[in-house]
Amino acid sequence: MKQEKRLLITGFEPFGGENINPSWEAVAALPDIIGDYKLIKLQIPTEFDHAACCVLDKAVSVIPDVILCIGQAGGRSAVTPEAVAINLREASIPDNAGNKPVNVPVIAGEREAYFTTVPIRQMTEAIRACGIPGSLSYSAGTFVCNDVLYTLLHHYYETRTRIGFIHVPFLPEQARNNEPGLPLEQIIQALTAAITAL
Ligand code: PCA
Repeated sequence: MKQEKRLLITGFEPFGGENINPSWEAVAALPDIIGDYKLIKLQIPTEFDHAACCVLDKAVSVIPDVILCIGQAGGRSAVTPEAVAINLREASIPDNAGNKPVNVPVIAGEREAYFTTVPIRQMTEAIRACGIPGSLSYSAGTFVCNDVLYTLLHHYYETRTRIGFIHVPFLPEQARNNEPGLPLEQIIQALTAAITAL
């Protein structure tokens, strides 16, 4: 029998005055098994440092083959696998613990950036093949999502555990002032397709 692989998949708590975060709504709605992967789901706080610690703590017991974090990127119109994380915290709004770091490293003294270690081009293609807007992103920003991604890529550097991140648009009910929104069903479908391409 084929060995089942483990995917630790996370979504964030709402932040920045929103009362919903599509990343967690979509993760919570995913099936428990997709392709070869058993999904272990975790909601994480939108807080610098603390969010990454929650993922690393959970990973100790899960021993995942892949960790895939999902985050909200209001203003984006496509589902966007991330290519890179940078060693910079620079917040324009406070996180959910009131932290608003400016121009400080995620991990002092460490390298400037890491590339993600999942097949982002295949994942993007799989999303587009469903007829859902998908594109590669070359910046995960400098807020909590980038913080988590950089920390995980640093922690698992040159190990067998692969690390990825996907930013998703606002839900239609969050989108104001002509901002783009994507229905939850389509976000769920896009994530399922991306996981199938892992
Ligand atoms: N998006 C934020 C943090 C939490 C989330 O869902 C970000 O892009 O950094």
